[in-house]
Amino acid sequence: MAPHTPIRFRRLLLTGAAGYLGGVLRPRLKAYCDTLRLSDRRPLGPAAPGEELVVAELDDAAAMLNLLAGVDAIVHLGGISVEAAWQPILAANIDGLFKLYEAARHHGVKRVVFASSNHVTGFYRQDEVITPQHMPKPDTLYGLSKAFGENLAQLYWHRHGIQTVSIRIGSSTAEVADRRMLATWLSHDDLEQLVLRALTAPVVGHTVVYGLSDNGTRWWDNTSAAHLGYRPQDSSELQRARVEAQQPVLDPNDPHVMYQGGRFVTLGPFDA
Ligand code: NAI
Ligand code: 15L
Repeated sequence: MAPHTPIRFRRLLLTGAAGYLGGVLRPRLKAYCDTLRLSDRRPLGPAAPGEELVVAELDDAAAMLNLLAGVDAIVHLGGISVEAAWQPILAANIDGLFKLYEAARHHGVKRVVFASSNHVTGFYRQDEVITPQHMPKPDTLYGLSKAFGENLAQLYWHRHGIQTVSIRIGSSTAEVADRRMLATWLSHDDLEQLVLRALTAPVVGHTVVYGLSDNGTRWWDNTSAAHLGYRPQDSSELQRARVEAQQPVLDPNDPHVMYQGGRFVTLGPFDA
């Protein structure tokens, strides 16, 4: 975002703050609020000026009520972020999300940015272009739990007026690591911009958007979410030559290459 952007919250909450993207957004979000409350089940390190640290489990209703007191808006990254067994997914991504929204309702918090995932639609093919209006085709229990999260957000918009932007993040990393990420890459700067737009766009109701940079290879069409004003500044194209030199040409009949979800389409606890 431009440094002069006049965005200021009194207190923002960032969940999943001890995680990978939490570490990316922690210093960046501080610029837009007086107080940044950080939460995770894991230790959060020392508090910097203007930070509040809360160690909490997402599925602990009392802890969530305590966590959301005095908060203006939430950036919710917390939860299981890859395929896993059902119980931890159930606790964090389903029961935990319900407890978070119930606490938001209790405290009158009206804006949530929800870190959803491209794995909600991982079983679309890589030769298809889809929009957020296409029906979910989850590739994992994890993707299924994110589809639930989006539906929960939709319910809390209609029933309780809590506005959410569900960002189906592609692959947000410092650099493009493989050929699939030529389509899925979301740079950290573009992630910051998208989260800020999601926090501050005047009316979002429940908006679903894909989180990707201005990549040359496109599987996801975000036109319907133009009202967010998101204008990605980075593109995976600048890294294409390096990636294609590093990674051999792939077999188009390999399910990991055929489907948008990549290697997630064969992950799972199903054979345990
Ligand atoms: P991460 O796994 O590094 O961070 C998630 C954090 O949530 C961890 O620090 C973990 O301790 C915390 N957490 C897990 N279960 C919890 C519970 N029951 N109670 C409290 N805290 C709990 O994941 P990462 O990569 O930082 O992703 C952040 C969010 O963005 C996740 O929700 C993930 O699903 C989503 N996402 C990330 C993508 C990426 O490219 N990194 C792509 C798509 C979605
Ligand atoms: C995700 O949902 C994961 O959280 C992240 O670790 C990546 O694997 C990403 O999707 C991806 O599809 O690359």
